[in-house]
Amino acid sequence: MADYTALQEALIEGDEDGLLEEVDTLLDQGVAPVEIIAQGMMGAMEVVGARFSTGEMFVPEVLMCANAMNLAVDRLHPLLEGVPVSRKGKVVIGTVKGDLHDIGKNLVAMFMDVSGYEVVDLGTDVSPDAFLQGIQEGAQIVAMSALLTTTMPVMGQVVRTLEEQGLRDRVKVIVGGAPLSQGFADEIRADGYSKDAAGAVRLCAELLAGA
Ligand code: B12
Repeated sequence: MADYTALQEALIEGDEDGLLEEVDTLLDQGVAPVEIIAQGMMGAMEVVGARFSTGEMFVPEVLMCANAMNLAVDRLHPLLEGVPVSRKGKVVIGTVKGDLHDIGKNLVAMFMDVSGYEVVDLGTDVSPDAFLQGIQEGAQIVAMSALLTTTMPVMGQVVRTLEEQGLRDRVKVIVGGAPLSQGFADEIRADGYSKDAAGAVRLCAELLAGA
């Protein structure tokens, strides 16, 4: 396995230049971009999460790590598999209202993009109305992310609004984010949940195949 020590140190320090340099070094060594994300950077973000929880790191430092990770992901995105010519389906994705966490959502969007889905990324702090608009514009899948327990209920609100407006059958709803579970997805009557980005792509394929 590749040595991710220097990459992880740079990410934990929020050192953007250092991180991009380490990404390039690993690429030069022939390490696959997806491995750099999954084995290298995700591991470092776990350390950041743990330090944030125990009060060893604070919001500004965590934000620096997040910005560095998003930059590195942007750097790797074009190097992932080529986009197939025919699109498999349209996905509208966003982090729900009140929630600004976007690293996980960006990874899911990127995995879907390189797997052949047309992805409309609404960003963070997305209102139920904005998700609905995306669905009206022909998305077959709505993908919602939440990292805060206080913003998770917005997902249920979106599903209920779809039901009330008679739009529920038109679209598959998938949800994810660290505090979620399959049980929560069932509770709000979402069609699917996945704990990671690769699973999110598998979920889309399964749901559209069964649609
Ligand atoms: C980075 C971070 C921040 C950054 C966010 C920067 C950014 N651009 O995203 C900053 C510093 C801004 C931040 C702010 C805050 N944060 Co914060 N943050 C984190 C941290 C450390 C890491 C999150 C992360 O990026 N993980 C890495 C990614 C890759 O993982 P992920 O998001 O889970 O995504 C994966 C899966 O969940 C899944 N997935 C994600 N989305 C989706 C969607 C679909 C459809 C599917 C299928 C799958 C899927 O796939 C992804 C890839 O595998 C977490 C700790 C943690 N353990 O999660 C706290 C954490 C989420 N934050 C927390 C808190 C409290 C806050 C603040 C309220 C702090 C404050 N006092 O201001 C604010 C809230 C701001 C807001 N309104 O959103 C708490 C939440 C607690 C709770 N019970 O709700 C956590 C858990 C930390 C803690 N232990 O206290 N935070």
